[in-house]
Amino acid sequence: TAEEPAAVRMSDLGMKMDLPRPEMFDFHGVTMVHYFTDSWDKVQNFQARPDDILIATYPKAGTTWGSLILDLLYFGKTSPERQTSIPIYDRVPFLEIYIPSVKSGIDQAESLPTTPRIIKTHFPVQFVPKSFWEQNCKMVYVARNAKDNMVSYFHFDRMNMVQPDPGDWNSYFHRFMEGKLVFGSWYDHVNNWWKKKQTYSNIHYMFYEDMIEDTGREIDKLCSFLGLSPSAEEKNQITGGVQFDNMKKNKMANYSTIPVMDFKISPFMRKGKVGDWKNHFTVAQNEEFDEDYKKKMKDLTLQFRTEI
Ligand code: PPS
Repeated sequence: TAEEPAAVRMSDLGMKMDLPRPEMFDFHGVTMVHYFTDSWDKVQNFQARPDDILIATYPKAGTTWGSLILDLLYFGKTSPERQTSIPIYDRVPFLEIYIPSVKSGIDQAESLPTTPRIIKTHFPVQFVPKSFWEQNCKMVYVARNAKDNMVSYFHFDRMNMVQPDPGDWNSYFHRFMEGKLVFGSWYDHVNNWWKKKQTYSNIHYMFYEDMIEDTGREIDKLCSFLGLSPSAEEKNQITGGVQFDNMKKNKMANYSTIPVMDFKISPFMRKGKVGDWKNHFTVAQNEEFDEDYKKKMKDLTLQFRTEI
């Protein structure tokens, strides 16, 4: 019998992968695709360590931005070579990803040599493996306003072959409101993580819009949550390095080395703005959206800005 090809890191493939676009299905009440459920048992049994840091987001809310900030805060000074040699998706593995012939997120996380290990997830809060809670791990949640989040996700689904085909904008817009996109409902995601923060104090809840408004201020808040005190010089360097234009140019942060995305359709670092939804939503869609939003977002302590 033919042996399974050895699993390699995405970044080592060095060629485009031709993967079939997956179908969505209901998984424990959440819309998912098999690339993020195939290693479910292993993921659920993952042994977190007390100093692991989980960065959690609904897709396209600022995961990569938050990941790079964390990586720089912990390792920017001690291992500068990381920044120029290891893509961000290998430095901060994606816990639940499982693509045949590629090293799974779980295997990558388990073999991370760093302390702390910084691990990314898009799971809704109820899917997070229990050891993270038992170990009282620090978690950084980044949330982005629904309208820009939807637009960013639409363009991502157009260019990423491990995502289902998004179809046309109007149908995508309705599927977003119905919570029928991969990783489920944006509304449930942001609300349930927000609720969890009330009982689990080791969650730092950040907003993409705040990061755009004042990246330095948000890095300061993050540092006080993490108990870090970088020098002013180090902080300035990090703040500069994670500005959109710099990340877009940075091959180790802009996903240009990943084999499943087609940047000719849309780049990963697309616009990086608050308010791009205005270029996509029609007036009628905006009214329909706002009406529905009020019904779904009952917790008025959770407020998003759709412009700044
Ligand atoms: S993913 O695939 O879920 O991990 O994507 P994620 O990183 O969460 O989100 C990608 C969007 O974040 C934007 N981005 C940034 N915006 C501003 N500043 C910085 N530094 C930055 N880095 C990434 C990226 O451009 C995507 O948003 P859109 O609106 O599509 O441009």
